[in-house]
Amino acid sequence: MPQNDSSAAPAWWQNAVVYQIYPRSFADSDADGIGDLQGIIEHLDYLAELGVDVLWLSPVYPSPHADNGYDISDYQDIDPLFGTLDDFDRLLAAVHGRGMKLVMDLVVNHTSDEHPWFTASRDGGPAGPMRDWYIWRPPRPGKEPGAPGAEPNNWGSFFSGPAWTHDEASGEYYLHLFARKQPDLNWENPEVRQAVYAMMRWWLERGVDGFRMDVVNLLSKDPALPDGPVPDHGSYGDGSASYVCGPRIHEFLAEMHREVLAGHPRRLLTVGEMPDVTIDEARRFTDPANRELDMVFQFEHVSLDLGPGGKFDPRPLRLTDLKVSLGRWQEGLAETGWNSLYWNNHDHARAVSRFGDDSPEHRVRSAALLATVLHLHRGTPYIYQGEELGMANAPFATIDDFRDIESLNHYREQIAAGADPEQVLAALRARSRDNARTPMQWDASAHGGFTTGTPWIAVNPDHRTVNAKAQRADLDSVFHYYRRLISLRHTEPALTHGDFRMLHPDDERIYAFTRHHAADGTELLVLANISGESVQVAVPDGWAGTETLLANVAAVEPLPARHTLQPWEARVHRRTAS
Ligand code: TEU
Repeated sequence: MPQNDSSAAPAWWQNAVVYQIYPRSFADSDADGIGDLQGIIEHLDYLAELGVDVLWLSPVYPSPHADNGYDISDYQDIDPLFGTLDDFDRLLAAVHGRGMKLVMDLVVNHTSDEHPWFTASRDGGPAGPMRDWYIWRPPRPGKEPGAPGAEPNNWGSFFSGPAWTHDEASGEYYLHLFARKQPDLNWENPEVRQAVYAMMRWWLERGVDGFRMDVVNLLSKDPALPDGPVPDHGSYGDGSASYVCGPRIHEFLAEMHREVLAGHPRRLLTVGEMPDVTIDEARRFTDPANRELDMVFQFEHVSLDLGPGGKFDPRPLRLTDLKVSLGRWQEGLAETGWNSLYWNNHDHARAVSRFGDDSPEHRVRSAALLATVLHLHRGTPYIYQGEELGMANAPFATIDDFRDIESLNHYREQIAAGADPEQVLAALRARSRDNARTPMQWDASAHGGFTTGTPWIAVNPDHRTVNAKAQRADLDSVFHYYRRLISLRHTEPALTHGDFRMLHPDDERIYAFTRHHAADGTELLVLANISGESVQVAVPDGWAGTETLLANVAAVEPLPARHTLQPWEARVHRRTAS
């Protein structure tokens, strides 16, 4: 049977755990202060020890790095900052040699404005042969090109300001949903689509095992480009923006599947990053019968603690909202489709600081709790580098400590509008993407063992206590807890296949649920206390005295009928129908 076409048998990635590497911040082998492919190669044994199955590499392609590589100027090479194609082949072989797989980041909603496709499109003018590879429009009728409000429509960029930039030479505007250095490709043009598919096939021939597809639900725009709700800067709206899951999106992804993935001899992994995707759409994208994608990254659960101002308007999270949201997603993809599970990636503040408690007293336990809750859900769990160490947000002092274009644009825009710099900084400290991008903390030495040069962004000073070397030597560490969780996913079919049922939905502090695997009669119970106080919980019928599979507290006694969970305690129990 051709691979990637089966809708029946479980796919290998259903009991896999994926680890995301942000190469720039992972390990620097040549002392230029920026991580590289050789650095990754040198730490593959660490990843094998952790036990993950798949590595997802954030972009390593040539790029001007306006958005740290999410602005690609050549899809079929490696940026010299990171190494060469030979280094890449060595990395891939070394990953495969350890029984792991490698998934590439595919960023094809936009290119860099320095990609030859874009320079040809721009420099050829309105009648040029490449013009239609990007989305060019004249100014609004009656407006002078470049005048305020002359943009072709009212869309805002995710990174502040309008989603259009004026090209003086032609008087037209090009669309960029992200930075002005990230012009959107025109997916209406079949030549664009074929060029992307050819590039994907080239990477598959090189041996990669799949793709993580950047903002892939934004590819299809209504060619009329109608005005819509201006997206709040960096926030996730209600999905009504007309470029979210636009008119031809399913057609495009089905075509990509047919042209690139369907005939491939290996079973690959595809995951689509999808801001504002709804459950119904996610089910359609991941229904194996539709042959589009294996799974999606949805954004609902990472949007619940944002105020109306979006990303940099942090609000306390209500646990009941989180349970409603994650519970709905479990239910919505229970029969058809597949979930991805994540708290963290390179675009978010650190999970232990955002959802847990990064104080010295609770950091280890709350990091392990978050891992337990996430990894026991149904879906494929993703670990973002350093999450397995409980790495926390960084103590950024001034705006000069930040590097991210989204944070810097936001700061500039707010200050220009008269905001109080201290307040803007406080929001950036809580939510900037740079929190996720401080270098990996390998040991207690200078710069955390990340580089012997000067790191491109400062290493978190807590690396003296929070680092991989110390945690590998400590069986009670977050690292070893992750190892146990990952191995549980490999050995316990109920984690992969069991039905999900939320318990105590109205409790403000307890996150509890069961996973029931009818095929082998196994049931798992998760009890977690998302608070810094002890909380007594009513143990559901039939669970008293059951076997403890895993817990983040030392004393693992048989479960009593009423159990007092310690602050940030999480435990997993198991029973089998006799
Ligand atoms: O992110 C998509 C996305 O929705 C982000 O813009 C998100 O809104 C932002 O990071 C919130 O802080 C993807 C990549 O993961 C991100 O790193 C890129 O900057 C972006 O696409 C553009 O390629």
